Amino acid sequence: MTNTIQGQLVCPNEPVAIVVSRFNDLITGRLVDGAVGTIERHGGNREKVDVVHVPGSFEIPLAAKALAESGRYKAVICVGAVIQGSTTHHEYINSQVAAGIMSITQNTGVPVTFGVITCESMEQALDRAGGKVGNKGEEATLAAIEMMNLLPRIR
Ligand code: INI
Repeated sequence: MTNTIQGQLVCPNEPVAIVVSRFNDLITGRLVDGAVGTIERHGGNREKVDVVHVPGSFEIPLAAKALAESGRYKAVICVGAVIQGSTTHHEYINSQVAAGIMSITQNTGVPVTFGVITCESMEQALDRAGGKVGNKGEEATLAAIEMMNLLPRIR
Protein backbone atom coordinates (compact mmCIF):
# COMPACT_ATOMS: atom_id res chain seq x y z
CA MET A 1 0.00 0.00 0.00
CA THR A 2 1.27 3.48 -0.77
CA ASN A 3 0.12 6.81 0.57
CA THR A 4 -0.96 9.22 -2.12
CA ILE A 5 -0.27 12.86 -1.44
CA GLN A 6 -1.70 15.26 -3.98
CA GLY A 7 -3.48 18.58 -4.22
CA GLN A 8 -7.17 18.87 -4.96
CA LEU A 9 -8.46 21.19 -7.64
CA VAL A 10 -10.49 23.25 -5.19
CA CYS A 11 -9.52 26.91 -5.17
CA PRO A 12 -9.10 28.24 -1.63
CA ASN A 13 -10.86 31.51 -0.84
CA GLU A 14 -7.47 33.23 -0.52
CA PRO A 15 -5.74 36.07 -2.35
CA VAL A 16 -4.13 35.14 -5.66
CA ALA A 17 -2.24 37.39 -8.07
CA ILE A 18 -2.10 37.21 -11.84
CA VAL A 19 0.81 38.97 -13.58
CA VAL A 20 0.05 39.75 -17.21
CA SER A 21 2.13 41.36 -19.94
CA ARG A 22 0.59 44.09 -22.10
CA PHE A 23 2.69 43.00 -25.07
CA ASN A 24 0.43 40.93 -27.37
CA ASP A 25 -2.57 41.96 -25.28
CA LEU A 26 -5.01 40.42 -27.76
CA ILE A 27 -3.64 37.10 -26.53
CA THR A 28 -2.80 37.92 -22.93
CA GLY A 29 -6.28 39.32 -22.22
CA ARG A 30 -7.69 35.92 -23.17
CA LEU A 31 -5.20 34.22 -20.87
CA VAL A 32 -6.36 36.38 -17.95
CA ASP A 33 -10.00 35.58 -18.78
CA GLY A 34 -9.09 31.88 -18.81
CA ALA A 35 -7.29 32.19 -15.48
CA VAL A 36 -10.10 34.05 -13.71
CA GLY A 37 -12.75 31.73 -15.17
CA THR A 38 -10.80 28.73 -13.92
CA ILE A 39 -10.53 30.17 -10.42
CA GLU A 40 -14.30 30.67 -10.33
CA ARG A 41 -15.10 27.25 -11.80
CA HIS A 42 -13.00 25.66 -9.08
CA GLY A 43 -14.73 27.43 -6.23
CA GLY A 44 -12.64 30.60 -5.92
CA ASN A 45 -13.79 34.20 -5.88
CA ARG A 46 -12.70 36.83 -8.43
CA GLU A 47 -12.73 39.47 -5.69
CA LYS A 48 -9.70 37.74 -4.21
CA VAL A 49 -7.78 38.09 -7.49
CA ASP A 50 -5.40 41.01 -8.14
CA VAL A 51 -4.36 41.42 -11.79
CA VAL A 52 -0.99 43.15 -12.13
CA HIS A 53 -0.01 44.52 -15.54
CA VAL A 54 3.59 44.73 -16.80
CA PRO A 55 4.92 46.01 -20.15
CA GLY A 56 6.23 42.72 -21.58
CA SER A 57 7.00 39.17 -20.60
CA PHE A 58 10.56 40.14 -19.70
CA GLU A 59 9.15 42.20 -16.80
CA ILE A 60 6.96 39.37 -15.46
CA PRO A 61 9.57 37.86 -13.09
CA LEU A 62 10.31 41.13 -11.30
CA ALA A 63 6.64 41.76 -10.54
CA ALA A 64 6.07 38.09 -9.66
CA LYS A 65 8.99 38.22 -7.23
CA ALA A 66 7.61 41.31 -5.46
CA LEU A 67 4.16 39.70 -5.23
CA ALA A 68 5.46 36.37 -3.96
CA GLU A 69 7.74 38.05 -1.40
CA SER A 70 4.92 40.30 -0.16
CA GLY A 71 3.44 37.34 1.71
CA ARG A 72 -0.04 38.48 0.69
CA TYR A 73 -0.72 35.90 -2.01
CA LYS A 74 -1.16 32.12 -1.86
CA ALA A 75 -0.13 31.84 -5.51
CA VAL A 76 1.08 33.98 -8.40
CA ILE A 77 -0.02 33.07 -11.92
CA CYS A 78 2.12 34.50 -14.73
CA VAL A 79 0.67 34.94 -18.20
CA GLY A 80 2.26 36.32 -21.34
CA ALA A 81 2.80 35.62 -25.01
CA VAL A 82 6.19 35.61 -26.69
CA ILE A 83 5.79 35.23 -30.43
CA GLN A 84 8.83 34.54 -32.55
CA GLY A 85 9.87 37.44 -34.75
CA SER A 86 12.52 37.69 -37.44
CA THR A 87 15.35 37.83 -34.89
CA THR A 88 16.41 35.71 -31.91
CA HIS A 89 15.04 38.32 -29.47
CA HIS A 90 12.28 35.94 -28.32
CA GLU A 91 14.82 33.29 -27.27
CA TYR A 92 16.41 35.66 -24.76
CA ILE A 93 13.02 36.61 -23.35
CA ASN A 94 11.77 33.01 -23.11
CA SER A 95 14.81 31.62 -21.34
CA GLN A 96 14.96 34.49 -18.85
CA VAL A 97 11.25 34.44 -18.04
CA ALA A 98 11.16 30.68 -17.49
CA ALA A 99 14.34 30.70 -15.39
CA GLY A 100 13.17 33.77 -13.46
CA ILE A 101 9.83 32.22 -12.57
CA MET A 102 11.45 28.93 -11.53
CA SER A 103 13.91 30.73 -9.30
CA ILE A 104 11.17 32.85 -7.64
CA THR A 105 8.93 29.91 -6.88
CA GLN A 106 11.80 27.90 -5.42
CA ASN A 107 13.22 30.77 -3.38
CA THR A 108 9.92 31.98 -1.94
CA GLY A 109 8.07 28.67 -1.58
CA VAL A 110 5.02 30.34 -3.13
CA PRO A 111 3.52 28.57 -6.16
CA VAL A 112 4.37 30.80 -9.15
CA THR A 113 3.12 29.22 -12.34
CA PHE A 114 4.13 29.61 -15.96
CA GLY A 115 1.32 30.58 -18.30
CA VAL A 116 3.52 32.20 -20.91
CA ILE A 117 2.84 31.09 -24.47
CA THR A 118 6.03 30.68 -26.48
CA CYS A 119 5.30 30.08 -30.14
CA GLU A 120 6.10 30.91 -33.74
CA SER A 121 3.01 32.72 -34.96
CA MET A 122 -0.08 34.65 -33.92
CA GLU A 123 -2.16 31.70 -35.14
CA GLN A 124 -0.38 29.34 -32.75
CA ALA A 125 -0.82 31.88 -29.96
CA LEU A 126 -4.58 32.15 -30.62
CA ASP A 127 -4.80 28.33 -30.58
CA ARG A 128 -3.31 28.39 -27.06
CA ALA A 129 -5.39 31.31 -25.81
CA GLY A 130 -8.78 29.64 -25.85
CA GLY A 131 -8.53 28.13 -29.33
CA LYS A 132 -8.07 24.55 -30.41
CA VAL A 133 -5.10 23.80 -28.12
CA GLY A 134 -6.73 25.13 -24.95
CA ASN A 135 -5.86 28.13 -22.83
CA LYS A 136 -2.43 28.50 -21.23
CA GLY A 137 -3.92 30.79 -18.56
CA GLU A 138 -6.30 28.02 -17.50
CA GLU A 139 -3.46 25.51 -17.42
CA ALA A 140 -1.28 27.75 -15.25
CA THR A 141 -4.22 28.40 -12.92
CA LEU A 142 -5.00 24.71 -12.49
CA ALA A 143 -1.34 24.16 -11.60
CA ALA A 144 -1.51 27.00 -9.06
CA ILE A 145 -4.70 25.61 -7.48
CA GLU A 146 -3.21 22.13 -7.23
CA MET A 147 0.03 23.42 -5.69
CA MET A 148 -1.84 25.64 -3.19
CA ASN A 149 -3.57 22.47 -1.96
CA LEU A 150 -0.54 20.20 -2.17
CA LEU A 151 2.06 22.24 -0.29
CA PRO A 152 0.27 22.37 3.11
CA ARG A 153 -0.07 18.59 2.94
CA ILE A 154 3.68 18.17 2.50
CA ARG A 155 4.67 20.84 5.01
N1 INI B 1 7.38 40.82 -24.96
C1 INI B 1 6.44 39.87 -24.97
O1 INI B 1 5.75 39.68 -23.96
N2 INI B 1 6.22 39.13 -26.10
C2 INI B 1 6.95 39.30 -27.22
O2 INI B 1 6.68 38.58 -28.23
C3 INI B 1 7.96 40.28 -27.22
N3 INI B 1 8.77 40.49 -28.41
O3 INI B 1 8.66 39.70 -29.35
O4 INI B 1 9.56 41.41 -28.49
C4 INI B 1 8.16 41.06 -26.06
N4 INI B 1 9.10 42.03 -26.01
C5 INI B 1 9.16 43.01 -24.97
C6 INI B 1 9.96 42.53 -23.76
O5 INI B 1 9.22 41.56 -23.03
C7 INI B 1 10.26 43.69 -22.79
O6 INI B 1 9.07 44.30 -22.37
C8 INI B 1 11.17 44.76 -23.45
O7 INI B 1 12.34 44.16 -23.97
C9 INI B 1 11.60 45.81 -22.38
O8 INI B 1 12.34 45.22 -21.32
